[in-house]
Parts: sequence; structure tokens; C-alpha cells
Amino acid sequence: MSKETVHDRTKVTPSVPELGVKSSHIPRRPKITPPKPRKDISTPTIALGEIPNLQILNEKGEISDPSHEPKLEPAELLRIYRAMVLTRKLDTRMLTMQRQGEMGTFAPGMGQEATQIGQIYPLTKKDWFAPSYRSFGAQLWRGWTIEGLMLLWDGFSEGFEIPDGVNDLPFSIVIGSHVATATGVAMGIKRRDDDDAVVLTNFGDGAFSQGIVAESFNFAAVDKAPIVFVCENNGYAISMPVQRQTGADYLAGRSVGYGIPSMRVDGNDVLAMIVATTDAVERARKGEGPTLLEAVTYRMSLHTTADDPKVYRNEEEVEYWKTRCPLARFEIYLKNKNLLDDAAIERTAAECEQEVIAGRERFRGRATANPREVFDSMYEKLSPELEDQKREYLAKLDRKEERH
Ligand SMILES: Cc1ncc(C[n+]2csc(CCOP(=O)(O)OP(=O)(O)O)c2C)c(N)n1
Ligand SMILES: [Mg+2]
Repeated sequence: MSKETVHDRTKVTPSVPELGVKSSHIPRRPKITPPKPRKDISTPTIALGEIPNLQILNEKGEISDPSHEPKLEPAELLRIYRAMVLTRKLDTRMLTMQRQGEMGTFAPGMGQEATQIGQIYPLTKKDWFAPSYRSFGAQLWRGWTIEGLMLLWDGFSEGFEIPDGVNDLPFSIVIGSHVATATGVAMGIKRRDDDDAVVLTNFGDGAFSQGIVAESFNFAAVDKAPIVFVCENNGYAISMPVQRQTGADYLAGRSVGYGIPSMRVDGNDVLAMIVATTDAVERARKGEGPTLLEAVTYRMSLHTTADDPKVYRNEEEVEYWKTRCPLARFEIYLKNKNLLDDAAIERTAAECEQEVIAGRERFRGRATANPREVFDSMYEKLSPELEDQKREYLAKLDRKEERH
């Protein structure tokens, strides 16, 4: 390229006459005129037909859809119940610990126990689970330990270590980002002949507005990847109500444009969650591709321990959802089946509480922070500025120790 042809940015851009273009050659911007309303055709909102809405156990604990009631052994029903109680107990205990200064900021899941345990129930050990951050109950079911989760939320990297034999991905605080990783795992599984595992990932109603979730849906649909998408619609993305995340009535409808089947599920009905997820997992395992489940539930507690929901939602709404409590509803069902009575409810609660307390003791035995490590895992080599900060910080600690 000769020197002359290189565009010299210091020169003023040549004016139109210099280029030999008459101003009359420059197309005029078309005047924007609104299209005339057409009487014959109006642009329709494409009808999605009926979005299936699955509820098996209503808020009174009665079977509202007998044709879909799963045939689970009594021992299995009680195992599911216990897992829901344990989830609630861990949540409540961690909140107390956080208020007493013994736990970091965390995201309680109270009210979402049926969504959690129901979605995870159909997965086998070889399947993969890619949870969001509000998934303790499901993580416990998969084999994470109580002390591990406590360590994690108290800021210890050891807490993030995935227990041996557990096929889970660590969650990401960057909302929606893990959905892409989960989709990648599912696409990878599809390319292996010896593997018929499936991936289940959950994400919130707010995360559903993230572009990466849309991209993941498209990849999964085109690839017919073995993945189940569970959108936990708990009503809010921090203070943003779901009505402001979508102009549509349902989030489940979004899958239509991708060619992904979807269903709305009563997320406070553990039986409905089990049935819907079992179906979706089977489809994925048979090579029929992804499914979206919109689990309609409610975040009874705080977004995180740094949140005060009273600022953005009213008590009546919370009271309404209390009457839809997933645990109370399942208790009535089990009582009606003569699998549970008040004494067994109390006993289960006490046992789960003990299990959490024992986990807390193990956590206390391991949660010893060494403030001198603060700079150790950031970079392989610290920059001169950070070296200065480290020196200053360690000297401060030395002085503090000398004083004591
Ligand atoms: C990419 C990104 N943007 C913003 C945030 C801040 N943030 C943390 S949680 C949250 C709301 C998420 O709501 P939702 O997906 O409904 O999940 P929920 O917390 O209700 O379980 C936001 C906006 C974030 N973590 N990541
Ligand atoms: Mg939400």
C-alpha cells in the first residue's frame, strides 16, 4: 500500500464537492410516515394456545388432579418431606447465624422448598445439576454437606469444593451465566456415545431477562441437547416484580420461539414439580431435547440478608403466599395418607434441627480465617502497588498482634 492511500486521520474529511459528488446525488432521508392502518389485517399477538399449568396438590393439601398423582412409595414420600424440612431448618439457622455475625451474606430460599426438592428428585447420580445461588435444599439432596454450604456462604473457598461423586457445577452470582455452562455440558454429553446423562439447571425470573439465557436456549434447542431449564419464578428479582420483567402473562411462553416445549408448574406443589421434571428428564434422556419448566413460587424471605423486602412489597401479599406454604400443603397430604401425624412432624423437625446444629459444629471447627492470606490467592505475582498494600496490611496486623 502506498503512503498516499493511507487515510490520514489528521486531515479534515474531504467535503462532498471534493469527492465529485453533487449534493443532489445524496439520497434524501426518507420522510418517516407511519404506515396507514390496514383494515383487513392487524398484526396479531401470536396466540400460544393454552400453556399447560400443572398442579396436583392444591393449597389445601387436597389432590386436585388425581390423574397425575405420582405413585411413590411411602418411604420415598417421607424422604422428600424430610428433605424439605431440612432445607427450611438450614435456611432458618443460617439466617440466625448471619444476624449474630457468624455467617456472610446469603440468599435464603424459604418458600421454595417444593420447587427445589421436586426438581432434583428425578435426577440420578450420573446427571448434572447447575444451580443458581438460592438452591441449598437441592444441593443437600445432591450430596453437599451442611458445613460445606455454611463455609461457602461465610466466604471460605473450601465451601465451593464439589463433594466427591457429585456431578454438580458451582453456582455463579452473575445471574444467568451458569445456564450457558450447563448448556455446554449438555451439548458435550450429546457428543459422547457412552453417556445418556441429562443436565438440569435452574435460574430466576430476573435471570431469564439476561441475554445469555436466550442464547443458551437457542443452542440447546438447535442441538436437541439433553437439558431441563427450570425457571424459578419467585415473583421478584430483588425489588423488581416479575410483572416488570415481562409484558406477557407467563414466562413459560418464551420457549415457544425457540421450539422448546414448556409447562407452568405450581412450584409450591412438590408432587407437580416431581411429575413435570420427571417427564422433562425422560424427554431429554430419550434424545428429544430441552424443556422449560416455569415453577411458580414465592420468595417468602429476603432476597439476601442485605435486603429489606418491606420497602417494596406489602404484607398482604406475603400473607397470601403463607397460605400456599409448600411444606404445610405436603404435610396435610401425608397426614391424609396416614403417613404422618403431629408427633412425627415434631420428631422430623427436631431431627432436622439436630442435623443442622451438628453441621454448624463441624463448620465452626473449620471456619478459622487467617487474615494473612488475604492477598495470597489473587494473582500469581502481585503488582508493585499490591505488594505495597500487602506490606502495609501485614505490618498493621503485626502491630495489632503485639498489642494483644
Ligand atoms: C449479571 C448480573 N446482573 C445483576 C446482578 C445483581 N443481582 C443479583 S441477584 C439479582 C436478581 C436476580 O433475580 P432472579 O433471577 O429472579 O433470582 P432470585 O434472586 O429471585 O432467586 C440481581 C439483579 C447480578 N448478580 N448479575
Ligand atoms: Mg426471582
